[in-house]
Amino acid sequence: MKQLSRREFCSITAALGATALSAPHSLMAQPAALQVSLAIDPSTSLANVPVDFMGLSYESGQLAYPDYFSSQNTALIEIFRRLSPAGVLRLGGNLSEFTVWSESEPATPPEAGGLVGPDPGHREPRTFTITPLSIRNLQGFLNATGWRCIYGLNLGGGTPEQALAEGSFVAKTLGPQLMCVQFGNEPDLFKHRDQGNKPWTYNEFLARWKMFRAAFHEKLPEVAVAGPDTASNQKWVKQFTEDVPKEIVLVTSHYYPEGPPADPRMNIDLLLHPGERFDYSCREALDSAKAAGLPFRMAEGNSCYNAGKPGVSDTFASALWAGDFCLQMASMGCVGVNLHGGANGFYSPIVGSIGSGFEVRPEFYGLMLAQQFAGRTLHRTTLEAQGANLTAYAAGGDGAQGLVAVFNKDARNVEVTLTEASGGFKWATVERLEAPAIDSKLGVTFEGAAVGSDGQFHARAGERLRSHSGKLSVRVPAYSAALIRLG
Ligand code: BDP
Repeated sequence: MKQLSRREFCSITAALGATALSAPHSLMAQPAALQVSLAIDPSTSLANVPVDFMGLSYESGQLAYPDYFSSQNTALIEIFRRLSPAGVLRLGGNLSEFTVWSESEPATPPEAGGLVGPDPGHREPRTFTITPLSIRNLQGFLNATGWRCIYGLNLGGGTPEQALAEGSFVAKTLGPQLMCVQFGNEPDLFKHRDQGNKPWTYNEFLARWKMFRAAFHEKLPEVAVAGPDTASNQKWVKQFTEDVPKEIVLVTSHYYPEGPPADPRMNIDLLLHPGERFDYSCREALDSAKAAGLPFRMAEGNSCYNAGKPGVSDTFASALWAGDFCLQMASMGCVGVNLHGGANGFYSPIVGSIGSGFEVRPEFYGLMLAQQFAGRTLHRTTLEAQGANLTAYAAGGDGAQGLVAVFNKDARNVEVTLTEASGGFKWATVERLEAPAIDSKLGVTFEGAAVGSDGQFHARAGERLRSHSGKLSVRVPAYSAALIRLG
């Protein structure tokens, strides 16, 4: 076959539209793609994405094994840093209601490499002892990662005095790395064990919460407090933000789009179609915070409660879900998201142990994509999706390159034609979030690379595209996402 001259090559690629110049396979026949359009309006800002938007959530009980969150756990530190240089580690979860603070270290040190969580929701009584060593090590971990911490204290089973003793050591030791404390985890699910598991009322919760808050006001006035950290009862969030808006710096609640895992309706398809549960849990919580003039953070959540569902939470679907969820929340004005995990949970973004080493699950790659938007301003977009299950987000920033993410959660390939009101771009690079299939547990890549067990990641250069008359066309294959850097 005759070799193409450079000029012939250029004229063919021009005729094909904005074709990936660096990808030889793009010259081969491509399966059909649905044509969709995305218009970006850089003059309308939706929200600023804080630099510390990205977060993770772990059970407080993990602190009972002080070698986990410590400066010695270098593999985990590198993976945290891979995700964000300035994230937020939220400690809480069901097990924060079973933690006990002890000023003295135990006579027998806890087993090395112990793992805790995520809690499957049985709420069986257990005890996790947190000591000064746990907190000093946590400080070393935060220092090494550059992350800050939201620290959960035991409201259901503890006393204000115990919370104060623990909180004062935490505040003194973590210093500016302590973002805020919370009292209680999911109080809307608390039960009175001594009264046949009768649920707590909102007023019972508020009265107890106020006792803890008053104790901190008096003795630790400099410590910021967030709440109510509820599971799903939006009436509690609304009421709480109306009752104590001046007592908190941040409104928090949780979100699990699926659960329980045994329900066969909890599947990949549902995860890819956020419906009423999203509107109820996320929009309403954000609205309550906005009405009170306070920021909102989704302090805990993941794909499916009760510790996740195999075949859903640990597949590539969770990556598309997580990246899309973070950016949707950010565009609605949410200041951060902390997906829950730890140990070897099905939904945990990072799994493993000090002994066996750590690895990232598919979901981690979705978070990596969303993290690219940290510190930027999200702009209004108009997506003509032609009925496909697609979402798109666009951002700019001070002199920064424009950035667009397209999530194709559809079984069809699409070709997105991007336009900008000012008629702007000349070229783009495209980086992809992809996997062999939507239910793949392995083989997920972002920017053509995988994260190693030591956090190493060697991104490949993106595909380079040229625009035509100010328009760019980008192929986004079925069940994948594209991150487009505009020039
Ligand atoms: C939340 C809890 C957390 C659990 C999670 C789950 O706060 O501790 O691990 O749900 O059920 O309710 O997966």
